[in-house]
Amino acid sequence: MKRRTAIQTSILIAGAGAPVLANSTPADGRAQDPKDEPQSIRNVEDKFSKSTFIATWKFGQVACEKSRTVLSQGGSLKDAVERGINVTELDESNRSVGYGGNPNAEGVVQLDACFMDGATQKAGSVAALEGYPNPVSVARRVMETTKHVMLAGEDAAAFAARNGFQPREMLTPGARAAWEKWKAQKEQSISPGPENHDTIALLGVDNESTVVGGCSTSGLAFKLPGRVGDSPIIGSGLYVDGEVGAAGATGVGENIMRYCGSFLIVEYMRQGKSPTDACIAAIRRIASGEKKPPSELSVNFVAINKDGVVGAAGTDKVFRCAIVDPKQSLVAMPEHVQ
Ligand code: SD4
Repeated sequence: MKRRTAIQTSILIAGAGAPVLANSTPADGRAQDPKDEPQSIRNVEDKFSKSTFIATWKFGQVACEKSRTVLSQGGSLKDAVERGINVTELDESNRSVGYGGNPNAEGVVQLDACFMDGATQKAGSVAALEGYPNPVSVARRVMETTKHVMLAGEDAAAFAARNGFQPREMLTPGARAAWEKWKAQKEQSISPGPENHDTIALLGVDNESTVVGGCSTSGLAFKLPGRVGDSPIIGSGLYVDGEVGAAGATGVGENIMRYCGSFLIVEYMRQGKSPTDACIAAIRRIASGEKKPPSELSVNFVAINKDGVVGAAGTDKVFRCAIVDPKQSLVAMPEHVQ
């Protein structure tokens, strides 16, 4: 039996009424065949159980699988979301999140992240954090141990140190080489193309319909020192509403944060739109505000409602999302808005 047929069969026999998802993998962690084109989000958006995680990009799949493992082993949804994102933050090969992330124009890695809990509507965030590889964990600590939402710059690093986070040299040889190459170029433009961004936004819903989300990035490569994007801004790179659901973003922060992109999506869901339709509506709203075609914006979103229905849409052709529930793990093709 060909592998893909075997996968489909394994899902078919999972029980009457079980969703039939080509390209999906069972929960045993087998990887999706890279030759398979991902399914359209439209085909899968309502085919997951309540206990579901969705994340930006293909690499979000291993992060979501980690989240699933943490939850299935009795961890809280907050632990699951945080530790899923930690996987991406510690993946040195990812040039736009955590350790291994590209530095700013002066060769310094400055990280942005936030965390939000729909059960309490509490949030935590760090911006331009230097010297710590897991900014989402620092953001969660801000949420849980302070009366504030956001800490920035060297005081965010001092907070991390006081809270026992281990500092680390953050500029890896690969990122340094990329920065040196960029510096040697005549025109040092910070091209905000899809190749320069890979932020993880990871959203989760559990069986009790609790909603939690986090977002983590090193931001646009070679950015102006001190530049903060959408990712640590509650409502822009991430928003969670315990009554509705959550949304998260990846793309050019400047185009997302001026429209409170993630908050907008959650509000569209509150008004009755499906998560995918809400993502599309937000992109169209940004495009109309900018008076530009979506193809010039580089804004991409994932969303989930509290029943575990997922959605995603973006302006970058290369944008993908990953979705994982107790039985399935797959990469899907978001709606492409042109
Ligand atoms: C930023 N939105 O700092 C982030 C970058 C990003 O995928 O999403 N990369 O603007």
